Amino acid sequence: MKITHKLSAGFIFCAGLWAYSAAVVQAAAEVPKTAFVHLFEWHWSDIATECEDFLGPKGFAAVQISPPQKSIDNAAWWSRYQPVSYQFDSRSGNREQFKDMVQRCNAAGVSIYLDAVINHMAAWNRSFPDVPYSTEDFHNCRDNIDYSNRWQVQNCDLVGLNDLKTESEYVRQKIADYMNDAISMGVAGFRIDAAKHIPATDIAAIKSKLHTLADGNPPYIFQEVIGASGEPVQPSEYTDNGGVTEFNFARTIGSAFKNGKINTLKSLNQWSGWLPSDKAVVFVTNHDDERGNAGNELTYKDQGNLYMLGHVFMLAYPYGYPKIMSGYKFNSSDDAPPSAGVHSGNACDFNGGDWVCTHEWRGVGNMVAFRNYTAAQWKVTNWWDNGSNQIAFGRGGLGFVVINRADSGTLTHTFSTGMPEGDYCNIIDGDFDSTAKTCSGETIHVDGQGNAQFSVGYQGAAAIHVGASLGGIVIPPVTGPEPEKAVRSTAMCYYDQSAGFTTPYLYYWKPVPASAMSSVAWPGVAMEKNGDFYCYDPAAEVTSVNVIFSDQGASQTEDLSASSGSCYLNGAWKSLSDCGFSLTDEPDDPQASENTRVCYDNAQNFSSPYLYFWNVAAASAVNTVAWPGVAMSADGNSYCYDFGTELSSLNVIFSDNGSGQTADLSAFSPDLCYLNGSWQDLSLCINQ
Ligand code: ARE
Repeated sequence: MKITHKLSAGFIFCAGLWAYSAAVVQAAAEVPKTAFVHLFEWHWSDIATECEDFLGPKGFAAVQISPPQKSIDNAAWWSRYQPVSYQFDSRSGNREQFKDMVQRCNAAGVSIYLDAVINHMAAWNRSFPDVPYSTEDFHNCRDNIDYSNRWQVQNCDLVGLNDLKTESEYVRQKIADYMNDAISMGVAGFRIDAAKHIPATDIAAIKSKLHTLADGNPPYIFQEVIGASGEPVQPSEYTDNGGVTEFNFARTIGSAFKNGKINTLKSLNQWSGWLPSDKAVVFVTNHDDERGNAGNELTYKDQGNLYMLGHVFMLAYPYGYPKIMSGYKFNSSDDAPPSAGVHSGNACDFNGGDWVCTHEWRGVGNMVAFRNYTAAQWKVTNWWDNGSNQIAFGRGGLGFVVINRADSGTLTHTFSTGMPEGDYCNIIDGDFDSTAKTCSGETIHVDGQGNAQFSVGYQGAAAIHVGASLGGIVIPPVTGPEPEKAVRSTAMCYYDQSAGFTTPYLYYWKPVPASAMSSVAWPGVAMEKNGDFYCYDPAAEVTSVNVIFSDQGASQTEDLSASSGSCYLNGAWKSLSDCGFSLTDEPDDPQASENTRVCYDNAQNFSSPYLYFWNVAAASAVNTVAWPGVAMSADGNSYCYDFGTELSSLNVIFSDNGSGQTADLSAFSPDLCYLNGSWQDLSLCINQ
């Protein structure tokens, strides 16, 4: 199961994970892949070897490669960002070597993401006969870009680079041909370089021309859009196309690790103004920033162990799709890469070579498995901090991490980890051998109450997870979202762990048949909680309808196509039974057929109780009413109104013939009795 396509579909792990057992945990194929590496300026043949020897076994999802097309002839790394043709011919290797790399990495379970430089061509005259592009394929503005001017950002030359006319059909097709050529060789995803300088609609048009991958999924796309407050072009404009870089993450954790207190990072996945987790590509630094644009970002040049700790935090924390920067050592920002690769004459820094190899640092490489094995619990649990630079947190019983960023002193503490009892490998200190179930470093014992003592030196970390447990302990099954009660075959249900909506609403339009669902205003109808899910039952067969799920109008999904009797689970449509629902045959159920009334205990002692209603889902159509609606009749101790048709759900307001009204209320059958301020089973009102 590769992460690539799940991300583009909206979420990052497979439902198959929901019910894994101890035995299945051994099979890496069942665990999602949730992090990737940028092997900056690496040779294709070195990347192929790295996929086979390291990235595949460690559970990396993908490699971002340097731009593979022919570019200007210049030793500096940035020459790769000046294309002169779309031929696969660069100092990383030729077309045959490229193809071989993609095949070998795919065979090792590692996808290739191509860095697509499609905003511009090289900064020379406007003739690129090999594509071919000529003057009319470029914009005419050669001014320096004023970033406060949208038009300039998207129409003028970025640092003098010839800006392609991406609104032109011809240019779009040439770009798509290049990307499709890569897809035909097995490439699974693309970084869109300088995406801020291409209107999001142009990227969408290019994307629509792309072929699907061999497995039938669309390629994954993430777009480089550097968020800057006050600028007119913002990252959020690009989320409909796929992933987008979230620079706030690198800046925020960098400044907390360098100058602040890392306990402030506790809830950063809930900070407003950031991209939603399933769209955000996050990193500790990138190839531009480590060369000087970094501001507060952590880089390999930082003293001590902070760069490593930044990666431990990123890989443990449930936000975004992490990318690990792995380049080469440099003195000046223009320095060319080493001519020989890690596996072809040179070596990693820790082996005396010139390549940094961040991804191979034990605490970084092993944390990829931590992220993969904890993906099913996409939340921070068991948080602890000392009010300053020592933090610890769990991932819903699947993993636990301790970070001591203090500059002196060992952190020795017994933590409540929430993890099952057993002995675990501290994967920052040692490697776990999954066959022998042994650890080459420290082991941590979690007792029957889930407590474990850790001793972590300053600027150090420790981490344990269920994928690296010794002695064959039983790992509790990870339970997925569970329904609480059966639904009718017409229901539509929703659950998305990463979206984290507190009040899910369903907005819909264009139902077929049109009579099946009455029209609603944004954000639509409140969904009824059903265990971990939220459901809405139109009480009629709907063969197709457009829907948007939202957090009561706040964050929302994209436009989706649905039908009744379906379930939207972590970004993918399933059947109700695949989401674990059992179905009721309510239309034939004599008990259910009585659910035609809405009743009210009249706790407010209205002299003339009225019922106003809207968004009614019922077996047959219900006419709309004008405020204050219809008078209710006394029925035992309650007041009721009988709709004469079986109700599924509706919004109501009770009032005293228009005054003293209740709040907007949402009722779901059979809880149609408003008693003591909450909705109860209808029988409770009727039988009083
Ligand atoms: C090189 C020379 C230039 C010369 C040019 C043309 O360095 O002096 O004028 O060639 O001859 C990389 C290098 C550039 C290099 C270029 C082409 O970084 O120095 O130029 O390759 O060889 C903006 C963009 C963002 C972009 C950054 C660098 O919005 O997309 O600038 N990042 C990507 C890549 C880069 C790459 C390119 C784009 C070009 O990651 O590696 O450039 O393909 C504010 C704004 C940001 C802005 C930032 C910096 O923060 O909000 O949007 O980023 O300032 O200007």
